[in-house]
Amino acid sequence: MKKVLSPFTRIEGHLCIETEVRGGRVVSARARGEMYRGFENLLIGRRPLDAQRITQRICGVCHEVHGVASARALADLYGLEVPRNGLLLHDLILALHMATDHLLHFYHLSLPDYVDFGAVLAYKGKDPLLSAVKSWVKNKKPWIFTRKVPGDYIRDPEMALPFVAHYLEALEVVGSGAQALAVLGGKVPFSHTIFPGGVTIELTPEKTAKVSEIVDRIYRFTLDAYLPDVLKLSHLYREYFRIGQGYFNLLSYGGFRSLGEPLFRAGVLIDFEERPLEVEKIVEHVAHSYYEGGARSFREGETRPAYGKAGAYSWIKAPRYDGHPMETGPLSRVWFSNRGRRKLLKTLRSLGQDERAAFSTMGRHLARAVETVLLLEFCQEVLSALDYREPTIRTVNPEAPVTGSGLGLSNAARGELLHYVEAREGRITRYQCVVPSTWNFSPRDAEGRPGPVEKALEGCPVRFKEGMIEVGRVVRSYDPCLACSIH
Ligand code: NFE
Ligand code: MG
Repeated sequence: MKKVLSPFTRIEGHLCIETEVRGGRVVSARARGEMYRGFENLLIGRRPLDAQRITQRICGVCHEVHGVASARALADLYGLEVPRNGLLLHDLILALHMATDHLLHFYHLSLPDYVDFGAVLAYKGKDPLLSAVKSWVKNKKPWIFTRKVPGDYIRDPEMALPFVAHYLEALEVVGSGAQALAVLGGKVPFSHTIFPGGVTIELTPEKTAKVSEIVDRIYRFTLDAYLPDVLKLSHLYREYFRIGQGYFNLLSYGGFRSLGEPLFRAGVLIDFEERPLEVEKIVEHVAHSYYEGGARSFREGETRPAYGKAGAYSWIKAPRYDGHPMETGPLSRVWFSNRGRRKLLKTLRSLGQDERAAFSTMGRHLARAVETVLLLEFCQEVLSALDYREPTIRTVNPEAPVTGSGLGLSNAARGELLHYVEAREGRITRYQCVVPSTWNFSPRDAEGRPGPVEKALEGCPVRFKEGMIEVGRVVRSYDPCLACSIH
C-alpha cells in the first residue's frame, strides 16, 4: 500500500514523503524536495561580497548560518586574516542561533507529535498564561489545540500540562534569542553585520551585558525545562530509541575553534567506524534529482535544472562521502566532542540504552539537547573573551579584482554546511552550497542507495494509518529544512 504525506507540516519548506507500507511497516520510502530555487546560479557574475548577503536568503530559519559559512568561504578567497574578535563573534552568532533554533525545534515543531495540547482544557490552576490559553482554546477552538492526526499522545493533564506550559514559555525564550541576535547582527532575520573579515559591530559593555543576560536566561531554561522534558519524553517513548535508525554514518566538520580547543572535532563515522574527515571525498549525485549531468565534486559542481528528468523524483541533490550517504546534525557533532559524547552516552545508559540507541528518533532529540547545553556554555565563555580595545573586523575592498577559490566549512543547527566559491577578476564564476538537509533528505544516488532519512524510515511501524504519526516523528527528528536542502 502506497501512503503519501504531502505537504509535510511543522517543518520549513516543501517536503513530500512517499512510503510503501506492508504488514504494518514502512518497507521503502522516498523523500522528495518539491521546489527549486537556484541560489547557486543567481550568484554567478556578481561580486563575491554579495554572496554573504544573498545566501542568507536561502532560509528564513537559518539565515545567520549561511552568512557565516559564506563569510568563511570569502575570507579564504580573499586570503583574509580575521581578527580574534571577529572569529569569536562569528562563533557567538552561530552558537546562539543554533541553541535558540534547537529550542524552537523541540517545543514548537516536535512536541505536538507527542503531547495532546487539548489537555489545557482540564487546567484548574491560577497561572495567568495557562488560564488565558485555556479560555482561548475553549472559545475559539484553534485547530492546533483541538485537531490532531490519530496517535498515542500524552493526554493525562497532569503529564501534559507542564509540556504545554514550557511550549508557551519557549515562545518567549526563543524570541529573546532573536533579540540578542539582533544586537549582534544589526537585525533579525538576515544579519547586516556578518562580513568575511569579521563582524561590523561596535563592541560595548552594554551590548555584551544585554546578550549575556539573554544567554543566561536561555541556559537556565535549557537546564530547568528543555533537558528534563527531553528525558521525560525518552522515558515515555523509549521504543523510539529503536525506531528511525539510519546508517550509523555521521559527518562532522568540527567547529567553534575561536577559544582554542575546538568544541567539536572534525571526523566521519562509517558503519560505526571512525575515520578522519577528507573533504575532497564529498561528491554530489543527481541520478534521481531533477538536474542534468553526473556525480560531481563540489569543486566542479554545477546546477542545471531538468524538471521531469526520467528516474528523478526530487529537487534535492544526493551528496555522498566516499560513496556513503551520511547523517549530519547535532548527533554527528556531539559524537565528535569528548564531553558531548560522554554526556550523551551516560544519559543513554541511565535510560537503559546502549550507544547504538543514539542513532534513532529519540537519540537525535537527546543529542540536540546535549548540544544546546554545550553551545550555550560556549557562548558564555566567548562573551567574556571579547576584547573591547581590539578590532572586530578586517575590511576588504568590495571592488578588488580577486581571482581564485575559497572554501567555507561551517556548522548549522541541522548539521554541517559547506560553501564553495570561485571568482575571476572580482566576479563569481561558481558558487556551490552543500547543506545539512541536502545530506539528510537526499534521494537515492547513482547506485540506488537511499538517503539517510529514506533509510531511517525503512521498518518504521505504521499503527496509525491516517496521518502516519510514527513516520512524522522519525522525519521531524532530523529537523527538516527543505528551503535549505534545495537552495
Ligand atoms: Ni534552513 Fe539550515 C542550513 C539546513 S541549518 S535551516 O544550512 O538544512 O539550521
Ligand atoms: Mg548545492
